[in-house]
Amino acid sequence: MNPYAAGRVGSPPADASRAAGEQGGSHTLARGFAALLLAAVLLTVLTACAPQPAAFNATNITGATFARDFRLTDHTGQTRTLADYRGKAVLVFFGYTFCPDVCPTTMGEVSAALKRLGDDAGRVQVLFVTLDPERDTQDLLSRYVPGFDPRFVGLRGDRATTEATVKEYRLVAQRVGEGPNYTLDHTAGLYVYDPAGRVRLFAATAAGPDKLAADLRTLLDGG
Ligand SMILES: [Cu+2]
Repeated sequence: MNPYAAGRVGSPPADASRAAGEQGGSHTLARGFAALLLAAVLLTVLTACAPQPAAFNATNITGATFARDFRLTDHTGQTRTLADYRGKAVLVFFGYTFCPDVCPTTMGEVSAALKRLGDDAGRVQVLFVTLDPERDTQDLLSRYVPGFDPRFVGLRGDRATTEATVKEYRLVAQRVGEGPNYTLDHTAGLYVYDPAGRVRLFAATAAGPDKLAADLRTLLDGG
């Protein structure tokens, strides 16, 4: 809310109260009325200033002090941060290409959600960040990620960068099993940013493409 606007709207009743006080007889009554008027005006101002929060299917995390940004390498070898995708809603999913179930299912759902957006899908960037940089090479990501949609981008970092990213995004990623065929127990969910680059939503992967598409539409419409 604009504090200056609130100040302007709030001040006239105070002046009215002083003016009423100078009239003597109905002194207390006038002052009481002025106070009521002031309260009414303030209430109106507050109501008008508080933007109606947009209704989302996903968890609204607007203003979160985590999941703010990343610095990773995309599947073509370019360094990427969130700023590279400014102007688009950005959807970030963390997983690994060897994942037998959740990751491919989620990427399929995201792809389906984008199809529901039609031309507006061009205003959404989907990023797949690997939690398994040892096996998910740049080459592997470049084949796996665009397989779901040619516009999707795969991102990776070295072990230290991956761990820093996991921390910033408050994820869990636990290696399960020995040998080359290990799996990862990992947080399954999507972080969603608005076109201004602010983190806005955390979406459970099981929500389905319709709900995700509706939330992306709300964000693209300025919600
Ligand atoms: Cu997975």
